[in-house]
Amino acid sequence: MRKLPQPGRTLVMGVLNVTPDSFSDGGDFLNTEAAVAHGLHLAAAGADLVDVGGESTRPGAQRVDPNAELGRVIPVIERLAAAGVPVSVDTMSAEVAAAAVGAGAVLVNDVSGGLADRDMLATVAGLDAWYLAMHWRGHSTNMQQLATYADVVTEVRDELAQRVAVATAAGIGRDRLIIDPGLGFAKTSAHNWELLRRLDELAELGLPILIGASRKRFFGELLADAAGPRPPRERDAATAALTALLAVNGVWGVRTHTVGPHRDAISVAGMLSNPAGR
Ligand code: PMM
Repeated sequence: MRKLPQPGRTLVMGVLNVTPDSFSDGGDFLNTEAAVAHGLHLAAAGADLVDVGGESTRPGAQRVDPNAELGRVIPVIERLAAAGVPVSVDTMSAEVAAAAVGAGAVLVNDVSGGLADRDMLATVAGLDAWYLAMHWRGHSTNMQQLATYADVVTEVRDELAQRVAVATAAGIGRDRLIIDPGLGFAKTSAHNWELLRRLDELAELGLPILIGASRKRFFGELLADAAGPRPPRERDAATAALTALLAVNGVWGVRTHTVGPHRDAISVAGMLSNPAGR
């Protein structure tokens, strides 16, 4: 199986959205040259993986046609992989996943956990790549109406366990699976915080956990002032504070828009939790 980076500490996945409409960097990297340059920049700053996505999942976002998605991500993945950068593909489409792995991606990051495209799990089973299953209840157009839970942590854990069972039954071994609670996807800010407080209950599933908290709305609300919620690009310090705490707790990886501050936060966490290892 194709190798994933194993840095011996919490891994940093840098976000590269090749989209016109993502919530914090939409439109910045829509052309291939700008996207490749930013991917190389993320890698040079210390990203262990660069996550290339061509479909925005912000609340209310419209679906994108698979051909448009292919046209956005494949040239970027080819160029980054050729430059030796480990790449993941952020997609819900089996067709895009297969093409991306063909172009050199080592991980399929599926925010729908195999629910959006009925061919996804069987397709990934036949690919030489890892699979990340995120907790998801529905497309961005209506996901906020699906944020109803009696106990968010047990329900997210049980629904993820179900996705893992379906993925392994389709032929994706547990040795190439990663899970993610999907902060902000059919979750309110209160749900996100509760999931972060009780991550040990998700760890009971026995699989590596990735957290995508970077610049999300719950930080905007936490840090709001008289002018309103803190804007996305001013949420990086809060995100890095969370990264340090997640690293102390042994989280496998974080998905972030900037890289350097997160690598620094992980180094600090390493000194507190495992001084001999740094
Ligand atoms: N969040 C977004 C997109 N992809 N993938 C994973 N695995 N986990 C996430 O939390 C996640 C994701 C939305 O954020 P973006 O617009 O910054 O990419």
